[in-house]
Amino acid sequence: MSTASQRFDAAQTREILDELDRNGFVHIPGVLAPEEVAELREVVEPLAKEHFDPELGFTHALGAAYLHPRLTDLAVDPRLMGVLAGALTPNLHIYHSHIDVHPPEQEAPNAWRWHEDGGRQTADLDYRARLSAKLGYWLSDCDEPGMGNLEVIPGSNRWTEFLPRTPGQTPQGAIQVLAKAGDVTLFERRIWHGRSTNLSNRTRMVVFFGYAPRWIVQREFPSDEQLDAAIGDPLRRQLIGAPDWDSCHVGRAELPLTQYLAAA
Ligand SMILES: O=C(O)CCC(=O)C(=O)O
Repeated sequence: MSTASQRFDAAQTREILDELDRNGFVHIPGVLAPEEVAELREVVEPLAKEHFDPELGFTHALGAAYLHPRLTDLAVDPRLMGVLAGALTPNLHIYHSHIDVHPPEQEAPNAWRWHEDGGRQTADLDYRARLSAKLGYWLSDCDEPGMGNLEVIPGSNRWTEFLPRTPGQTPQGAIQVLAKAGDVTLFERRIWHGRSTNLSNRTRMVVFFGYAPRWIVQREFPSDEQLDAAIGDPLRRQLIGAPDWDSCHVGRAELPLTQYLAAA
């Protein structure tokens, strides 16, 4: 499957965006072909070993988009760019990314992994705004509860209150997302989410790419070599955060992502 062949048309994009508005997340099956999953696993497995944290017992490797050229390609993959532009703005860049690889682990009775994304953003603003969204690319099956699934509270993106902290208890309305390798879960910053404990006998593997308007500073950056290598590819330059266009005063029509979506 070529990366350009599986773009979502206008009606599908609208449907995904409506669901995102309603629920704060959308699970999209079968975005990656099995051969792409296999190829990505070959890239991610050694990175997961290299970045494994023995104290935590798992890998949470930041800056995934810049850890390997194949991951940069995935972060700028055009398939879901129309959806991201609709969810955020075409004036977007990759602002944060991570590889998460969780081997089987012990029951964690007092775990509390629930959070909204963006750290201080809600507190600093005094209210909740979408501000960013992530794509989680599943590279292993996680198709039963308790396998290290992404957990979400559907609709919590529209809450005005914080989720009360109740370690050891599953918040009301929480669900575990069931995913097959090759699926993508799109979720926005405000949804309350976390991760289930991986009580299965299989390692779960996901790569998350976070996107935000270009006026929100990136949390990880490409190297100068990676920026130089993208010369001649304005869309990639925009997405990896090259300072080629003013972040606040740029006209939408000047942006490579706007131009790409108009031409596609
Ligand atoms: O690893 C997971 O499933 C949860 C990821 C997460 O919490 C995040 O990306 O903010």
